[in-house]
Amino acid sequence: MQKLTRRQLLKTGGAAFAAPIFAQAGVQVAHAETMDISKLKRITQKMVAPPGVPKHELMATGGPKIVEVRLVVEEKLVTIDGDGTTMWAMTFNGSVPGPMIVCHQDDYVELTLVNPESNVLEHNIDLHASTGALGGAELTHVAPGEEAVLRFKAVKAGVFCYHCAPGGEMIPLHVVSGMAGTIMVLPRKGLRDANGKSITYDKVWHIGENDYYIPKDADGNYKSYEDLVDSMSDTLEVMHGFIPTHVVLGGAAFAYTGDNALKSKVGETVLIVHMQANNPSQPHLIGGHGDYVWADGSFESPPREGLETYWLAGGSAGAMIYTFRQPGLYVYLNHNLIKAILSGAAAHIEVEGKWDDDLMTAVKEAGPIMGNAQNFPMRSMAPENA
Ligand SMILES: [Cu+2]
Repeated sequence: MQKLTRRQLLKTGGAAFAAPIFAQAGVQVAHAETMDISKLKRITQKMVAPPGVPKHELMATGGPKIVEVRLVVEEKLVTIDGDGTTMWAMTFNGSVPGPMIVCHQDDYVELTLVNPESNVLEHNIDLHASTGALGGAELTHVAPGEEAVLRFKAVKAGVFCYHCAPGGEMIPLHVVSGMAGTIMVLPRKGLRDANGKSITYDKVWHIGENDYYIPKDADGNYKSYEDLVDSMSDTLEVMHGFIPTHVVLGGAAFAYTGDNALKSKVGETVLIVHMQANNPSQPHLIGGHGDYVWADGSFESPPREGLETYWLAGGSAGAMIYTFRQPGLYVYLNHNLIKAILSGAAAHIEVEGKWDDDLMTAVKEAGPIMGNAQNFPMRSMAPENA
């Protein structure tokens, strides 16, 4: 594979390797008349690190607003598993995934993207909830020491991923290095089922799933690097093999377990938003269900009801709602069990409350097999007329 020199990476952001479809098209664009939004109410969204989400109204009060959002790019070394494996992450606001943006349909999101001088690479943002200019990517290229402000109207209701997309090989590299997050655009009247009945929730968990491609040395040990640029050529080489070394929820293997386990209680209704910017996933709640599931992320269509696992396309977010019925430990995971258990794409949920014997009872605890252990299972399996 052709190695990118440090100079090429810094000068061009990898544009020397850019696929032509991401080159500036030079299309002439005339501007249509826009409505006067100067009188709209402005609110500044207080960004929250995942799995938390910003405070928001389930149903919008008043007319459309301008929601001001600030994302600061931070390139930093992070630990991604229990063995101490490190990766030079590229992040929005320092977290993987990036923080959730929340607004209502027809609100305007005014996003300030800041790339501090302390970073070395150019970045931008493509928001799948927006319309035009490659999702805003064309209008938000910021070199270290620059910021750009993008305003877009949230015309579609749903959960959508956003990600960095600076050009060429830098697009997948920045995404698999952590630069992706979720924007949730709620219908102004809130979520509804197929009969138009209101669906509410008590809280939201923002789960980001990431696939990582960490280079190994000749002995098969994960390599560590002095800085981000040093790690890039080797990382791209692993990416060309398509096989991730890590698939994780919350930025690191088993990030939401132990002291960081998600917490709920019987009777509480939780909206779980799952985002994967680069690969498909199969979100599943072990011990529960999706009472309501928006698998493709669109809130413009009614949710499916009573699902076990749903299929999430790479490059999207999906959402499910569940009201916990039983206390105890639940596991929320990608039901590709190899990714979940061997790699770390699994989270724990600890639920408090009273056990419901009607829903589940241990009729007999594990103990010696009663009756004729040999005949009992074999009889039913023998051919009738053997
Ligand atoms: Cu970037």
